[in-house]
Amino acid sequence: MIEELIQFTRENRDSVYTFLRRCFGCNRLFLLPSDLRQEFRQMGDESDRNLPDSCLQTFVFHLQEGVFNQPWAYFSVRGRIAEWRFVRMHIEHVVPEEIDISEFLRFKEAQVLPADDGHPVLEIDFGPFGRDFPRLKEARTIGQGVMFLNRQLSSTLFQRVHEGEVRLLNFLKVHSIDGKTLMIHGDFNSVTALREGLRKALGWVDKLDGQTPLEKFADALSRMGFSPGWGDCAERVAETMNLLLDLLEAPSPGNLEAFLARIPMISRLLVVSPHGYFGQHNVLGLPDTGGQVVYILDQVRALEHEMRERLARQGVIVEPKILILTRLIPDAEGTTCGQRLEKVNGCSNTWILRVPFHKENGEIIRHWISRFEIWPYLEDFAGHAEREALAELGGRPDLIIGNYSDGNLVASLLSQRLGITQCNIAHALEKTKYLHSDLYWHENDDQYHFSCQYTADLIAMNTADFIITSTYQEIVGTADSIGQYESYRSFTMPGLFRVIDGINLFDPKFNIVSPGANAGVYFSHSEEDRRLSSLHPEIEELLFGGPHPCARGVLVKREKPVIFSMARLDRIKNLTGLVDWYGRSERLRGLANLVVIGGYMTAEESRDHEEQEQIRLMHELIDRHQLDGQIRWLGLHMEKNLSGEMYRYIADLRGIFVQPALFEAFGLTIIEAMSSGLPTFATRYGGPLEIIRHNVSGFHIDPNDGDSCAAQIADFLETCDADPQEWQRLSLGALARVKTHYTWKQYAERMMTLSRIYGFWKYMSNLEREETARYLHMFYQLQYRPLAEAVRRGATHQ
Ligand code: UDP
Ligand code: LCN
Repeated sequence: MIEELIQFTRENRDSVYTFLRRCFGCNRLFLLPSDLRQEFRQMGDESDRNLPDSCLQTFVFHLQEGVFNQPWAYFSVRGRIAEWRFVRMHIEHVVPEEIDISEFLRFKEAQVLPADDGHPVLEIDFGPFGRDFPRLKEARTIGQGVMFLNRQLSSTLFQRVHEGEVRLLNFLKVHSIDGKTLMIHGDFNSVTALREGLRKALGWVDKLDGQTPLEKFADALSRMGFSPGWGDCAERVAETMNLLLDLLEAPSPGNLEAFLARIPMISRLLVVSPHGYFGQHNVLGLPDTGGQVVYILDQVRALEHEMRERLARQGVIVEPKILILTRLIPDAEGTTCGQRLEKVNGCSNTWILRVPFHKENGEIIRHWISRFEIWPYLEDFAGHAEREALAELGGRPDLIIGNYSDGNLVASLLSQRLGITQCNIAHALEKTKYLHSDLYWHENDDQYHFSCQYTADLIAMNTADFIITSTYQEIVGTADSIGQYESYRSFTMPGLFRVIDGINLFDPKFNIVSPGANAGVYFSHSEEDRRLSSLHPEIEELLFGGPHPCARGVLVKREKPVIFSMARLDRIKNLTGLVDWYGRSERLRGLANLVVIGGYMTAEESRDHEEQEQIRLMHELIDRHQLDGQIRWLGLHMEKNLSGEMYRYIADLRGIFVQPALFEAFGLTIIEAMSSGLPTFATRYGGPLEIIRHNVSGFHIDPNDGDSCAAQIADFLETCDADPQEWQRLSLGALARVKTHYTWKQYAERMMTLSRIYGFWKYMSNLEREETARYLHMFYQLQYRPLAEAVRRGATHQ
C-alpha cells in the first residue's frame, strides 16, 4: 500500500497536499482514525476531485493514527489485521517516506514531553528472542496456537531418527501425578524394549472381556512394567497401548494428539485472582468485582468435573484439587473475604484460599484496595501464597492460571519459581479502554498507575506458556479496530519506556477458549419446569413495586415491555448513557419501560470514585428527563438465582436486554441474557461484536451514537408489536448461538487439552524461552519494582 501511495503522490501531489493541510488545520497533535476519515470525506465533498476508490482513500481508511507537528505528519497504517507500517510526510515536499516503529514512537513522544527533555529512553524489544521460535503465518489462524505448535513440533521432533521416540520414552518413564508413578515403571531401556513390552501386554489384555475393570488386572499389568494411566478397563487400556504403538510406528501430529489426550497430566490446579472481593455471596457488583469472579467460579466447577472424569477414565485413583488464590480482606463488609479457606459450592475438592496483603512493617492490611492500587503488595503476596498453596495442595500444582493483570503477574512469579506451566487470562486489558492512557500516562498515574499495570502486563504475557482469550478480536481486533493484545505490540509511555515489540501476535501461545454461562442458573424462559417461580413475587416487587430504599422510579405503565440492563456502575459500562438515550427518545419512552440494575442509591454508600460519579450522574439524568414514572433503577446486588429468574421474567414480558458499554472485553451478561432467550442489543466495541451475529442472534449498537441506538431499539419493539414472531426469531437465534459457541463443557475439554499439550511440549523441547525469562527478570527488577514502590509511597491507605 505504501509503495502505491508513493506512486500516487507523484501523480496526485495536490490531493495529498490538500489532505495534509486539512489535517494540520485541525490544530490537534493527534488525530484518530475517525477524524482522519472525516477530513478525507469532507475534502471529497468540497472539491471536485475524484478520490473515492483512490489509493489515497485506501491509505486513509487504514490509518490508525496521525501525529501532526509542522512541518511533519507521521502516520501509523494497519494494512491488515496485525500488520502495521509507519509513514511520514513533510508538508512542503509531500513525499511519503516509510519509517520504522522506533522513529514513529520517538516523534509521538516529542509531542508530549517538555522540549528540553533529552533523556535517553529505554527501548523494550522482545523481537530478537523469538527468532527461532515457530510462529503462525496467517492472521486468520491466530488464536489456534496449540494445534499449530503440536503440528510443528511433532514433525521436527520425529524427523530426527529415534530422537523423538527416545524422548517420548523418557517422558513416559518419569511421568507421575501426586507422587504416583503413571504409565510405565518397568525397565524399558530402549524403544524396542518398550514396543516388545506393549505387544506382550496387549496380547494379554486382548484376551480379557473389554469391560473388565482395571483393578482386576492392574497387578498383572504392573508385573509387565506398566503403571496405571492407560485406562479404567481392558478395552481402554488396549486402545491407549495401540495408540502408542501406532505413534512409534508412524509418528504424526494427529496420532500424537490422540495419544496425549489419553495421558493423565493435571490433578492439581492453582487459579490466581488477587484483587476485588472474591467470594460466592454478596460480592457481585461491588467495585472491581464482576465477571471475573463469575467466570472463575464457573470455570473451576467445569474443570474439576472434567479432571475427575478424565482421571477416572484413565484408571488413575487421584482426587483432583483446585485452589483459587485470592486476597484475604479482614474488613470483609458482610462477605466471606475475611475467611482463610472456603469450599466452592458444587465442587468436591475446590477451595478458595485467601492470603492477606501486608504493610512494609509486616502488619496485615485490613481493608479493600482498588485494583489500580494493588501493585506494591503483589510480590509479598506471591511469597506468602506460595508457601500456603503448596501446603494446601500437598505439593506443586500441575498448572497455574493467572487472571487479570495482577493475577497474571503473581502467576508469573510463582511459575518461574516453581517451574510450572503458566496460563494467562486477561478478562480485560485496560489499555484499549482508556484513550491515550499510554501516551498521557503521566497525567493519570496518581489515580490509575497504568505505568505499573502495563509493565506488569508485558511481563506476564511474555512469561506465560499459553494465553486463553475469550474471542479472536481480544487478540487482534477486527479489520477496523485493534485487538486488546495488539495494543501492546508497540506503544510508548513517554519518559518511561518505548515498546518496539511487546508481544508477538502470531505466537502459538494464543488460544481462543470462550467461556459460557452457568447452565444451571441461566436457561431459557421456555423451560417452564426448571423455572424458579417462587421468586416471582420478589421479582414483581423489585420491578413494579412502590418506593423502595434501593430503588429510584416507579413503573406506572406496567403492561409495557421492559428494556433491561445490569452492570457494575462504572463509566465504561455506560449505564448512564443508556438512561440518557432513553430519556431523549420520546418514541422509545412510549414503547417500553427501562429497568437498570447497578451501583447504589447514594454516592456516600460507595467507596469507588467512578461509581460515585456515575451515581450522581444517574440521578441527574432521571431528573433532567423526568423519568421517574418510566424507569426503575435498582441499586442492589442480586444473588445468582434471582438474576437468572429476572432475565427469564423479563423474557416472559417480551422484553429485551441492552449492554451499552463504551467498550466491553467480553461481556458475561450478554451470554446470560442470550441463554435466557432475551433478544440482546450489545455494544459493537469489543467482544460482543463477535458473540452476536447481527440481526440473527441479537444486534450490535454503537454507544457513541445514542440516538441511533434508541431508534434501533424502538424499530425492533415496533416490529415485534406488529409481528410477535420477530421477538421469537431473535430469542431462538440467541439461544442457538450460545448453545453452539459458549458452554463451560466445551471450555473445560479444550482447556484440559491445551494444558496437556503445552505441558508435554514444555518437557520435550526448549519451550522454556530461557533467554526471554532472563530479560523479563531484569525488566521486573529494574522497571516494575521501582514503579510499584512509588505506588506504595503515594498510597494513602498505608
Ligand atoms: N452481576 C450481578 N449483579 C450486579 C452486577 C453484575 O450479578 O449487580 C453479574 C452479572 O450477572 C455477570 C457479572 O456480574 O455475571 C458481570 O460480568 P460481565 O462480564 O458482564 O462484566 P464485568 O463486570 O466483568 O466487567
Ligand atoms: C471482565 C470483563 O470486563 C468482561 O468483559 C468479561 O466478560 C469478564 O471479565 C469475564 O472474563
